[in-house]
Parts: sequence; C-alpha cells; structure tokens
Amino acid sequence: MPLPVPVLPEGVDPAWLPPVAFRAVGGRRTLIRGSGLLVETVHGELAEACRRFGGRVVRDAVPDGAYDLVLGLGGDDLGDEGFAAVREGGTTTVTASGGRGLLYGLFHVVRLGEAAFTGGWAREVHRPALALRMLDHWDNVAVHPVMGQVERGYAGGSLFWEDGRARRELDRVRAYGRLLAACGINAISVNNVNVHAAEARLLTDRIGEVAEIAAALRPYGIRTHLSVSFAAPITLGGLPTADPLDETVRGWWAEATRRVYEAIPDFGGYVVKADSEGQPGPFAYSRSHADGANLLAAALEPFGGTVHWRAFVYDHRQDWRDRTTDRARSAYDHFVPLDGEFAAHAVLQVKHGPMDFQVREPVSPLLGAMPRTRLAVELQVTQEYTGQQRHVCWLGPMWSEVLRFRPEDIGVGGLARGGLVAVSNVGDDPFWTGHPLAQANLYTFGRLAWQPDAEPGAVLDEWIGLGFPDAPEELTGGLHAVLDGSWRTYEKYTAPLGVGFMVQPGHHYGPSVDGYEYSPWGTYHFADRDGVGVDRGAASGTGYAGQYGKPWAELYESPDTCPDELLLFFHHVPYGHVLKSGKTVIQHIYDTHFEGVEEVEEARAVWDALAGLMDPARHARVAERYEEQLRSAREWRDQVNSYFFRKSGVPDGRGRRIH
Ligand code: BDP
Repeated sequence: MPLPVPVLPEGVDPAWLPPVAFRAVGGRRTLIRGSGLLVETVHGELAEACRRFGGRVVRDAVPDGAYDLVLGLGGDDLGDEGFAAVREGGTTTVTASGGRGLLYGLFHVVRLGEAAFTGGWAREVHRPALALRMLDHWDNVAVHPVMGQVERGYAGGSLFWEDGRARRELDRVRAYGRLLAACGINAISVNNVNVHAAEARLLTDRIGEVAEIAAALRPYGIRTHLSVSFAAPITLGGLPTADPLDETVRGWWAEATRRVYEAIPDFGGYVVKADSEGQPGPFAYSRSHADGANLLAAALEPFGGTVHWRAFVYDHRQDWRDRTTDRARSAYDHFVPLDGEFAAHAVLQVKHGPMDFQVREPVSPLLGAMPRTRLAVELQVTQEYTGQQRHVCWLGPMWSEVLRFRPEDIGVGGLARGGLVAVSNVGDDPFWTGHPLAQANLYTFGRLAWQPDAEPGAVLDEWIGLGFPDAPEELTGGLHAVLDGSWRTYEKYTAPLGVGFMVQPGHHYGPSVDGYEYSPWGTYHFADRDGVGVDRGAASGTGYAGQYGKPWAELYESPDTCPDELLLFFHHVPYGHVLKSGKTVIQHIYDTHFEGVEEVEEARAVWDALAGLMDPARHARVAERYEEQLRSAREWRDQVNSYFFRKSGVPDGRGRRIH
C-alpha cells in the first residue's frame, strides 16, 4: 500500500519541497518495482504527484518501454543508499539496491526537474560519501528554566516534545522526515546532550514515546538515536555506581539496551556527552573515555547500534590568569592517547574546531591524529555563535573549508569517516528555522554530508531552485547575493582574525568584548595596550600549534606564515603587526568592522527590492530580521572599534570617527 505523503499543518512553510515540486514527477507514466516500507513511501510520493499533475503509477509490471519513469529495486552493487540513474529511449530509469537508495533517487529526479526527462543521458551512479548523516536535536522534553525548550534553539519550541511528552500529533514530524530525506540526512537524535532528569527516562520507562517518533520518521529512512546520561545506572537503575568496568553496570546497560531495541528494532544508538560542562562520566571512576564508550558500544553491538561519544571534554573551571592552560588543547590531549582503544561500535564525535563553533577556527587537530578511531565531525547548524538566526549567515563555505581540510596523515575515507553530524537549527516555528534563510544552512549541511566536496555555491542554488520554483532571475540572483557572502560579512563585524567569542556571556548573542575575558571558561583574547591574540606557539605559548601534523604545525607556528584569518587564534601580536594583506592588525579591525556593517546595509537593500517577488510572509519575516541584524552589526562595530581604539590609542588611518 502506498504511504500517504505527510500533510503539512496549516501555515507551515514547505521549505525545499513546495507542492509544485511534485510537478517534476507528476504528469508521467511511472512504473515502480520492488517492495518494502520505503518503496511504499516512493509510491506514495508518486501517487500524490499524479493526483496533482496527472499521470499514472503502476507497480511491478514488465517494463515495455511505455514508461517515462521507472523506479525499481535491483542489483546489489549500490549499497543500501546508492542509486543509478539513466535516460534512454524516452525512459528515465532509477535503480537502487535498497529502499533508501530508491527514495534518494526519487528526490534526485525531483531536483533535476524537467532535465530528468529531457533528451538522453548516460548512466550515473550516486552514493553518499558518508554513511552517517545526522542531526542532533538539543531538545528538552520539558521547558528548561534557563535554556528554554531547545538548548541554543532559535526557532521556537521542539518539533518532538510538547507539554512534557512526545507530541500526540506527529504530522509535522513526518513532514520533517520527508524534508530531511530530500537533502540526504538519515539519522537524528531527539533529545539534548545535556540530559536532565525527565529526559533521562526516555531510555527506560518512557522509551515508548521515542518509539512513536521513530515510527513517524522511519518511512523516510531516518533512524532515531537518543542522548543518554552516563550516570543512568545510578539515577534510573538504583545501582551504587556507574563504573564502566563494573559487571552489574554492564549488565544494566545490556538489559536497558535490549528493551530499547524491543521498542525500536532499527534504533540507531546513543549520543553521550560525558565529563563535560557538569555531565557525569568515567573520570569519576578513574576510567578512560574509551572504557566509557566501550561500555555502551558493547551493549549496542548485538543489535547493530552505535554509540556517539562526544570529544567535547575540557575544564570549564580553569584559572583565567594562567596563560599556559589552553582549552583548545583539551580534546586532543584527552583523546589522542586513546587511539586504537575504541570499540568498533563506538564513534568519537569531534567538533570541527578545537573551541566551540566560532565563526572562524582552525580545523581540530584531533581529526588528523586518530587514524585507528572512527571519527565523526560535528558542525553546528543552529547559529549559536553566528547570529542566532536573527542574522543571515550561510555557513556552507565554512563547512566546505573544514571538510576539504587535509591533515597530512589522514586515514582512509577523509576527515569525517565516522560520519557528519550537526546540531539542528529547527523548531516548531512556521518557517522551521526562525529565519527563513536559515533553511539554506540545514539543506546545505545535508547535501555536504552526502558529498563533502560539493561546491557550496551550487548547493545554495539548488536550495534556491527548490524553495523558490519558477522564480525570475532577479529573485534567484538576489537570494544568491544575500546568502553567498553572508558568513564572511558576519565574520567582519564580529570577533576579528580568528580570536573568537567577545559575545555576551550565557546567551551568546551580541557583543561584549571582555564578556568572557575574566571568567573560567577558557575563551580569551588577551588584549592589552600593546597587542591582542592568544599565543599558541611552541616557544612561548601553549604549544597547541604543535598538535598538528606537517605542514600545518609549522605554518601555524610562525606569525609570518600563519594565515591572516587565524592570526589571533595562534598568536599574540602588536597592533602594528602587518598582515599579509598589507594592513596592520588595528587597521584591519577598523576596516572590516566598517565594511561588515556596509555589507549588511547593502544586503538589506537587495532584500527590500525583492518584495513582491515571493510569498509576502517569507519576505516580511526576513525584512524584520534584517532590521535587527543591522542594529546588532552596528553595535558590534562600535563596541569592537571603540574597545581597540581605547586599548591601542591608534586612530583610524582613514580618519573615520571611532568613539
Ligand atoms: C556549547 C553550548 C552548550 C552545549 C555545548 C555542547 O553553548 O549549550 O551544551 O556546546 O556542545 O556550544 O555540549
């Protein structure tokens, strides 16, 4: 039986699958071959397309050439997710070895639109580069007094949880699964990595609620994962310890996991934040993080599940007066000695930079230093430090730089061989992401997880083409223009040259240059009257630069070879230090901050001119956010420029007024 396409609740933006997307495959004579849940999903999609645009779908007939489109299972060489597509003799044929592959093949045809049915073209094979393409939702079941319902969420409440339990109405979740499949995402975790008491019980007596969500997502090939607390054997099981080497603890996890699989046979596995920012972990028992991860991997292994063990481990109570401790070093220092000790069903999930999702960071050296460990790279689609979905900041180019980075000794499969994971930016907001243009970040993440070396600009145009079908060039060009350079614009008016932070403590929105400077979190810029930046070299600094292999360690070690954009991440330099651009550091700070604001002004003008070319609600929401972005960008400019003018006493070389 074909599965009906999920219905979007009234007023919810269709994002990159507007009703007209059905036109691509509607109006055709289609044959579907094969069976299984995802084949029924594919059939449902085509049935709906034909209902809207005419055409006809038949199942399992012998192909006789009279079809425009044939979608079928066959062959076993394409893996569960790959597909092949070819067009000859007036028929477009998509073949896959598994249901997921067939679904991805269908969405490929949707993306191609008319081109999928034009002329003839040779067989192409498409396979995801990474098997795991996952979103972590930092959603609390209950509303947290400080963090709200979604930690670092800027798009309303949770899609999954309402009134302290799983939503009873899951249409929106089904529609969400459909959107995710259409950009290639195949896994999600449904609760916050900071596991509070109510959420902890999702693992045990409340697993039924997780099962309801998993059932809603399954037809679109999305596997469900759960964040769990390392202390669960104590807090939920009543045991006196959570020691990973204790037999009763191991037994408890084995049994709890068996019950999880009873409820959710295709459950993906656990996500764990341990010994980090107050979460419990193996250190309490003098055990290593490999011991901790392997405990859960052993419980999951019989069922084919995986534990995602996060490498975000650092001391958040450090002495800020001590310049030798360095938060950037911590993940490497903790984990590299454990390379080779992690079980096969454990993935170490590493934030892309050594600090915390800043607008500019070097790629984490840990990613090149654990060749015998399955590593996943973690990105942050939610814009915690990049404008919180009030500012336009399309992160495609940044992620692409990360994914193309090649440490010398990279193992087979590249940087993210254990998968690509990102913190979601979605909530129950009618536009999904608060800022309608932040949808582009989610879409781009999915597509880069499928193909990490894809050209981000092309992915952006794909998103524009799907979300704004039949748009005149003025509109597509305008959308491209306001998004394409927005990350660099954001970087210009915020913390300069890779130094990071300078945000308001706690909520992390808006400027506060010294906000974290005298706090224990380890995020400093060390500005004084003579200079600014963090000395992370070997000679007089923290030695962080030495955590890289060749050629990076040498390149970062010296201010002469360190790339400009990371200079203050790696070096403390005088304000008069001359960058490769030929400008002094202080003049660079002034210039970029003026330019950043001007660029936002220009983008806003482009946006204003697009009124009338799109859905008015979308246009109005973005216009309103541009007002705030501009106000905030000016605030950043004025605070940062005044701060450095007062510290350095150096006037602007171009004579502009700095307070
Ligand atoms: C930081 C967030 C915090 C998260 C933490 C994490 O500020 O809310 O809990 O990352 O990744 O960026 O665990």
